[in-house]
Amino acid sequence: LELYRDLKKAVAEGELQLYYQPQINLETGKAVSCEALMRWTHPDEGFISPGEFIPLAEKTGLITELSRWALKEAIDQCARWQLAGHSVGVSVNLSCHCLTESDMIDRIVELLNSSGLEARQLTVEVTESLFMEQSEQVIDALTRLRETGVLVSIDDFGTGYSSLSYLKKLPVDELKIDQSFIFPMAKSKKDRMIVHAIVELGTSLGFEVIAEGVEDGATGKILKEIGVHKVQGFHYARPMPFDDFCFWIAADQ
Ligand code: G
Ligand code: G
Ligand code: MN
Ligand code: NA
Repeated sequence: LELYRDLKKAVAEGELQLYYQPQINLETGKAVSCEALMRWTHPDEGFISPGEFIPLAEKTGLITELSRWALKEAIDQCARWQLAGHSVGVSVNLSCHCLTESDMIDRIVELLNSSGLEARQLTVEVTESLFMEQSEQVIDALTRLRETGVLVSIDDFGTGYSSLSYLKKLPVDELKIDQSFIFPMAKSKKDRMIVHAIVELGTSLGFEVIAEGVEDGATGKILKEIGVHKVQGFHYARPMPFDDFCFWIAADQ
């Protein structure tokens, strides 16, 4: 309850920050995008993990305000590094609660317009499990979002539903393979085969395929051989604050 009271004030008090983790195109070896990840520095408790406060925000409805803040911050900051000459997009995590808010899409279009950021530089990440809960409403919202030019990625792909039939009707651009398949890959043939199957499936359906949680070079090499398009993970770079990220991409280009 106390955490809720504090989180409620966090946006206004300026305690939230976005960190950016590069997403690297395996063909060129350069960053093409990044994932925006929320960080909260509590005035007394210090750093609190999003693994702790995001579920609380989702349960209490605060997630809408947090997401609005994150979208504005990510779009504005991405527009800034684009203006500095870096053609690097940004992915923002959105819970389905927020996605289906009636004004969310108008809001996104407005933020894009006022920042000057091209719609296709923004990707919205939605977890696979959320698709299944409110599929009608979510599919409708994602369809409208994609009509504006914004890209859609299915986060944690492979952990949600075993049924693949919904893949053919989902309005998405990208599959993001869950970390749990990537961590053991270098040592586990089964995980390599699962990742391989996801890449075949995703590619043949016309989706971009990204792997997250790449922690070593051996795994990166295997992913490239398998045909994954993009990678994200500690092996390439950790999530970093805006200023550090701008230095990082300047050095990368
Ligand atoms: O960055 P980290 O690994 O600590 O993130 C932990 C979890 O919090 C991840 O599941 C991530 O998707 C989620 N998360 C981080 N930032 C955001 C955000 O801005 N919005 C939402 N909905 N989830 C986020
Ligand atoms: O759930 P979601 O995929 O949005 O969150 C991604 C989370 O994974 C973030 O919390 C991020 O900090 C974390 N992460 C990113 N790269 C790596 C990695 O290489 N290893 C591990 N263990 N976690 C990672
Ligand atoms: Mn994500
Ligand atoms: Na994920």
